[in-house]
Amino acid sequence: QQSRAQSVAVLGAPFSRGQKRRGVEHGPKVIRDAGLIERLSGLDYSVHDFGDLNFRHLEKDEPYMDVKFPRNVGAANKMLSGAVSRAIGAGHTLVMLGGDHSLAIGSVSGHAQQCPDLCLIWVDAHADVNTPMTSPSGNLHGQPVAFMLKELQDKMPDIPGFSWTKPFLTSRDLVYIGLRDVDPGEHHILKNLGIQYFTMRDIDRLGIQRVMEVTFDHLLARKQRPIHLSFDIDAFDPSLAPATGTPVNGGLTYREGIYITEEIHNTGLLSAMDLVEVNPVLGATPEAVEATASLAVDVIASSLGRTREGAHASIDESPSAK
Ligand code: NNH
Ligand code: MN
Ligand code: MN
Ligand code: MN
Repeated sequence: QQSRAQSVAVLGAPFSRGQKRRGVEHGPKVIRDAGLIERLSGLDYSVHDFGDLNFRHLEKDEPYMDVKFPRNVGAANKMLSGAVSRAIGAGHTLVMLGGDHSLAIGSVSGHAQQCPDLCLIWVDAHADVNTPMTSPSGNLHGQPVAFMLKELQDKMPDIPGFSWTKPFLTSRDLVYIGLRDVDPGEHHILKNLGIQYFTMRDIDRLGIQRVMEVTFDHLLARKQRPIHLSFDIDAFDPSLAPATGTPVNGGLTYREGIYITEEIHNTGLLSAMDLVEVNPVLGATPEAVEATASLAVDVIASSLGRTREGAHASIDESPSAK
């Protein structure tokens, strides 16, 4: 139970073209404003804030089939993939702040360039494994996992903007936690490929402790390997994370969410994480936005070793009375 790296890189990805609602591009700013960097400095890391990527907007970007903004999403992810690969290559544990969840294409693929044997834990109300053929919305934030899976290679058309990336993950390398809004085409893929997933119903039945045990058995029993955590804030119950684009009732409690991240930290194998879909424009009040952003900070800090039990790394001896 030791940390993999003692240095954390924070990278903002202010991008929203993977879905239709404006505002999620301000996620990095509100998560930083909620005190992220200060909270991470309190842990035993050196924190490098790489700032935000500067995505160029491509004016001409007609839908491909039903897929919206393919070239913008493709170009942004290509840029993100390179930045993530460089940060991991330089020895940092990477924290990517979204932005919408289409950004996981770049984040996970950049991570996989440096760590080809990585495994992926996807915490989300949604499975995000639609292909352009199964997607009910045409939004690419509902499709990132389909770009990653080798088993779906022949189900994926050549989408403009994505010629730079190839599938790099097998269905055994992936576990979902928190699902409760899965489209028919996605359910077919989950079952057909035998993907390990835990719905909210599974969490009700097994408890979050058992869910994490089986998750690590599934991913790490054969060998220890780097973990990529892709955390969609909509995994939480909307009462805790209201400022997000597609809230779904019956989500994770605060304690379930933090238990997940504490356990992931305790493996000592977390190598990169995404925190996505915080949308300040969709909060009904400033308080709702602050609560969502502050929850995002708690998730990140906990993933990086903030514990509820406390710690005393800087104390050798209790201060004496005289
Ligand atoms: N499954 C739906 C779709 O493909 C919704 C996806 N929305 C998300 N995913 N927020 O995490 O469009
Ligand atoms: Mn630790
Ligand atoms: Mn998602
Ligand atoms: Mn989601």
